[in-house]
Amino acid sequence: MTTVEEKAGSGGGRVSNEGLRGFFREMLLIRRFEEKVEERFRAGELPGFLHVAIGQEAVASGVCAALEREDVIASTHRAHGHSIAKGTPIERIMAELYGKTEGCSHGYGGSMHLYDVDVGNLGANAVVAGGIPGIVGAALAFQMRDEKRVAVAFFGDGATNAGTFHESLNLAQLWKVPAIFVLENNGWAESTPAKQHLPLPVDELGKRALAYGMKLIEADGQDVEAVYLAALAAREHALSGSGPVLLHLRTYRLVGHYVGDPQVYRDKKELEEAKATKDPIELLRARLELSDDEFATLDAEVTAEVEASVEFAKAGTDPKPEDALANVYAPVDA
Ligand SMILES: Cc1ncc(C[n+]2csc(CCOP(=O)(O)OP(=O)(O)O)c2C)c(N)n1
Ligand SMILES: [Mg+2]
Repeated sequence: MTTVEEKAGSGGGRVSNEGLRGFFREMLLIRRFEEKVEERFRAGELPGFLHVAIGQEAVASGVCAALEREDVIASTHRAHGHSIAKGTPIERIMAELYGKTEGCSHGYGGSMHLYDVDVGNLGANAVVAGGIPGIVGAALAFQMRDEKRVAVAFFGDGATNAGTFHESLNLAQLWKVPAIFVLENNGWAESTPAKQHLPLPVDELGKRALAYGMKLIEADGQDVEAVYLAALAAREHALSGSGPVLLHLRTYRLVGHYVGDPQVYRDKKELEEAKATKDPIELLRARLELSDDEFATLDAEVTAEVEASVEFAKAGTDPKPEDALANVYAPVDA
């Protein structure tokens, strides 16, 4: 979890060089983690289904750095980065992907059901837009208990077409709860481009906030500093009692929808161009003017952390088959 020593106020200062380096390290950790997970998945070691968020790291890192530990998030099917940035140790996430009891969801969840309530992660959701209503509920609870906490929902452009998105934003604004709705707009819903699922230009999707009279804050989702400052401003607004915020971050998915996606629907030239010009890690590396040696040192550090997480996960405990129905509250023999 990146902590930025001096948290700037809304519309306030920029992040120090040290702070940006912290962001760089965390984004690189997320990238190397997801690359390793993809490799182990392709090797057949991980059960389930896998989505990575390569290209979207600045959203996870920038937003979560603006939050306090007691703030809560709900994530999506693309949850590794959000979970790492909110503070779950990577070995507990890796163990979850290996289905081990040491995993953050005790091996019951896998990639699309990463939970860690201790650090405020109320869970990933395989159901598109599934996390949004619960975040309104969490924010309502904070409001009723007079607690200075915010509840944050991550979701994609595709999710803004779901009924629960609209119902949630409507009620959240009506009740003025301290929620932040983070629209992680990568312009795709699986293989469907935004122009085939949105009635307005992809870059204007933030306008959906206007339908609810909700505060809209927008930032370049590839620039972690811009994301962080925008998220700080969103948090401040949400806590002011003026109501929730739609935080619209335009980002790029530099890989397929799922691991193994042949991406036959995607213009190869456009994708290559995005990889060359939109990678948030490369953009920050250039801005920080990191030397090759400095980069190699950092890279070796995070790669070793990721390797250690795989060792931890492989040495973990398999759940007992007889515990399959533990924590199931519905009657099973009715
Ligand atoms: C309710 C529901 N409908 C459909 C799906 C299948 N599905 C999984 S991901 C996805 C696309 C979601 O697009 P978006 O919200 O933009 O997120 P992204 O994948 O781009 O991160 C769909 C349709 C699902 N999981 N849940
Ligand atoms: Mg999308």
